[in-house]
Parts: sequence; C-alpha cells; structure tokens
Amino acid sequence: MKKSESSFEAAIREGLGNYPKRLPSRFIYDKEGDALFRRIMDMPEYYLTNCETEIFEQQKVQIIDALEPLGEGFDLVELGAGDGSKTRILLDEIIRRDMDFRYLPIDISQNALSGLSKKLVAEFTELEILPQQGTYFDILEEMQQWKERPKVILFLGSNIGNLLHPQAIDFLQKLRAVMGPSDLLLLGCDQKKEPQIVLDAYNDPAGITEAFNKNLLERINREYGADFDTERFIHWETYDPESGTARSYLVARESFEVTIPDLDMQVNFEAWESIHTEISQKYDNRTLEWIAGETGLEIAASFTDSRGYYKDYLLQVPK
Ligand code: AVI
Repeated sequence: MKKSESSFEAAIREGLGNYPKRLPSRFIYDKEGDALFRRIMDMPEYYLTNCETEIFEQQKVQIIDALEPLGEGFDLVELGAGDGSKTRILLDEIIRRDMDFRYLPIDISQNALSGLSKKLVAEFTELEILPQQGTYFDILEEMQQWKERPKVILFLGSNIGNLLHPQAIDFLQKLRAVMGPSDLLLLGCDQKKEPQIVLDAYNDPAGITEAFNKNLLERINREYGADFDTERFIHWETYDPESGTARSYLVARESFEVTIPDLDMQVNFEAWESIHTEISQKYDNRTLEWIAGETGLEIAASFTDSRGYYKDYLLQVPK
C-alpha cells in the first residue's frame, strides 16, 4: 500500500472514530477532487485564482526585478505546481530577460506534471524543466541536496491557507531549513476582506464546492466500500473575521449509521453532528509578519491585486 493510501486510512480511523469528527482536506484531491477543484478555480465566486493571475500579469516586471538578489543560475522551485497556468506568466518574463534558470515543478500528481511539462516545453522551447513527483514532505527532504544553486521557492494559490497557523509555521520552518542565505520564497496568501465575499467563494449556488467537500465521503465509498449517502449531509461554511479563518463542514441532517467494510468500521452520526473538513485561512500583514518572524524569514516585498483581495509576499532570510 502506498504511503498516501495508508495515511488516508489512518485519517479516517482517527477522524471518524473520535468526537468531534474531522477529515483532513488534503484527501479531497483524487482524480475527481482535482477535476472539481479545476471547476472551482473557474467559478466567478472563487476570486483567488483571478487575483493571483492579475498580480502576475500586471506586476511581473516588479516581481522578477525583486528576484535579482538571487544572481544568475538559479532554480525556480514550485510546490504544488498543478497546471502551472499562473506560473507561465512569470516564466515568460524570466525567459524574455534571458536569465539563466531551471524550473523544478513539484506535484503529487504525475499526471499533472506530465501535462504541465508537455505544455511548457511546447510554449518555451528553451526552458530547462525538471519535474519532481512527490509530496511536499518527500521533496523537502530532497531539497536538502539542492543547496548549491540559489533558488526561489513558489508556494502559490493560498495553499498555505489550508494549514492552521502552527502547521503553517512548522512547514515554513522546514522550507527555511533548506534555504540558503540569498534564497527567496514567494508565498500566495488570500487576504481578510468583506466576510460575505469569503463565504460566497466557499459556498457557490451551483454546488461545486459542496461536491468538492463531499468528495471526501465519495472517496471513502470508492476506496473502502463505504455506504455514505452524501445527500444526508449539508455543506456548511463559516468565516471568523477576527481570526480570518474560513471553515468547511459536512453536517448530518439526521441520525444514521455508515458502514466502511474494508476498514471494518461502523460510524454513527447523531442528527446535526458535523465533520470538520477544511480551513482556508485569510491573512493580513500583521499575521504574515508574525508567521514570517516565527519562521526565521522577513517580508522583502509584497504584490497585491487592484481590489486588495490577495497578496503574494516575497520572503527572504534576514541579512
Ligand atoms: C487549495 N486551496 C487553497 C483552496 C482554498 O481556497 O482553500 C481549496 C478550496 N476549498 C474550497 N474551495 C477551494
């Protein structure tokens, strides 16, 4: 059994066997979950993708100018590269300047990496691309060996927001440990804003986010033979404007029992019992300064969109 599969099993045992129930959002992303996330990124309510694209399109010159301290011959390492649609804007600018660099996209999905490489090689014939397949954790270990060349790490799409602050700090500390003195980290962070705008982004009327959230249960049905009837759950989103935390839940409409034969588990739900599935953290400068400080990094620059909904922070090692 692959590591990712067995850790899904552990998460189900732990998350559905305890009270209150929870399932980590990273397990939403199988083939169906990836497809649903691509649909989310195309939704008008999900402003995050358009904001980051706007930042890159409007400010690519300033962003690439800010990479100058790296010097020549650097590696551009992207964590969770996906289809690379936003990154290609930056790649285009770096190539236009004839800078000496290599692109190392990292993704858990070999399928996504193959599609990305094919697309980029066709578009940028001179691009040196070295795709790396694995979890962030595997690749962090591997990154220990990439210390000789200066690098800029891209962690875009507010992926950091799916981690609670202590986990985010822990993860960034691990990244910091593989950074040399002139290395940089470009971190995409969704910002605090009018609460209704956040709620609408995670609760679309077409029900795509609901299907995405419920894919956790559908996956347990597919992979472990469970009999979740997802119609018996409602998708529920909350947003706390003080902490900036959006939370997703699945809430049982009535009491029932679910069987997961392959894990030899029975799970009882009381009426209105919830499963907490995801957090999507929204940030402000103060919070980011605190997180950067805890991580041993500092903010060198930041780039925002015209509505101030989203920011890409460039983090550096303090001199
Ligand atoms: C991948 N991640 C940054 C998305 C987010 O905004 O938290 C996942 C997502 N969940 C619901 N909609 C999108």
